[in-house]
Amino acid sequence: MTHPAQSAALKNVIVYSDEVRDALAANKPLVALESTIITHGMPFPRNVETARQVEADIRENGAVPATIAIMDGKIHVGLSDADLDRLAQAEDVMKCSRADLTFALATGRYGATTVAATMMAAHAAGIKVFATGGIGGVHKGAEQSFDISADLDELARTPVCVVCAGAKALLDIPKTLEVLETKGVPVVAYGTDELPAFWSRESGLSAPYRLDTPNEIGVLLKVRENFSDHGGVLITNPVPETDEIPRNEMSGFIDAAIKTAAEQNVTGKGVTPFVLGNILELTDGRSLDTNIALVRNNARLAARIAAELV
Ligand code: PSU
Ligand code: MN
Repeated sequence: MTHPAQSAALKNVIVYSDEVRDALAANKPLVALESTIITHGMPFPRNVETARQVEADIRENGAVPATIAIMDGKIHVGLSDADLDRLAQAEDVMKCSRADLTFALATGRYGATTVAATMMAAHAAGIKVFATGGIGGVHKGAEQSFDISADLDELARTPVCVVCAGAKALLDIPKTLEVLETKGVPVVAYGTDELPAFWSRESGLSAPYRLDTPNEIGVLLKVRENFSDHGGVLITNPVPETDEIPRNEMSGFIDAAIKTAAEQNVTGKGVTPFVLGNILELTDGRSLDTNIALVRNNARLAARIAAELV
């Protein structure tokens, strides 16, 4: 698990919004939110509209949202509307995963946190539940490229419950599941036997476990918390039926976007944002509507899970 000294050091560079500080002090339910989805996952202005909407969804479901980003050499946990606006429009925002966090802090640059860096910050802040769209994982062709998201290592080491809509279907989902199992991360599907695949409710794979209520998920998290050496838990929540793009429709778009990325020699941290942007064009914006719907759906579930833990 994340070394306690590391969490303490991170805590020293955290700036809390008043709302988040008060919620922590009063032991209210909190849900962490990442910022890479805002800066690298969606175009302006829908990125900032979505960020606000997701915060409202969390409040409506009885929890306090804590959007996390790096600004002015500090980790900000809880952003003001003005901060969100600045971040959503800023150019040159670093996409910060574990490897990038200290660089962004040291240089005072704007940094958007990925799932991995958001988990680190949430844990240091004392927030146990985090809602996002889709986690990073093992990329297709990883046997050549070695492109495996640091999100998976973070899930193995940092005790935060991550609520997502599955691994993004542009990844190699079977390999992603194998790595999660190797690293000891429980993967639970919410209300379904099938592992969801982000834009689609189905992946063709069974989920390792299924739970049907926030209460059952809360029990799992409390039992896991009693073990001293543990990492995260991954809850996969299928996109609502009315918003999904079925798997057979999606696969053509995904293959085309990955092919274009390869042709244009996009590698490393650029792959996920490029492919998401390309799929947005190929689907005439439909993939963005689905992405927004699934993040909101995850935020609502995360708020209800967080309420079980206080
Ligand atoms: N899910 C989305 N949009 C995103 C991401 C996830 O719907 O932009 C981001 C997350 O921050 C995730 C990151 O941690 O993509 C994974 O990037 P990589 O594959 O480079 O590790
Ligand atoms: Mn990568």
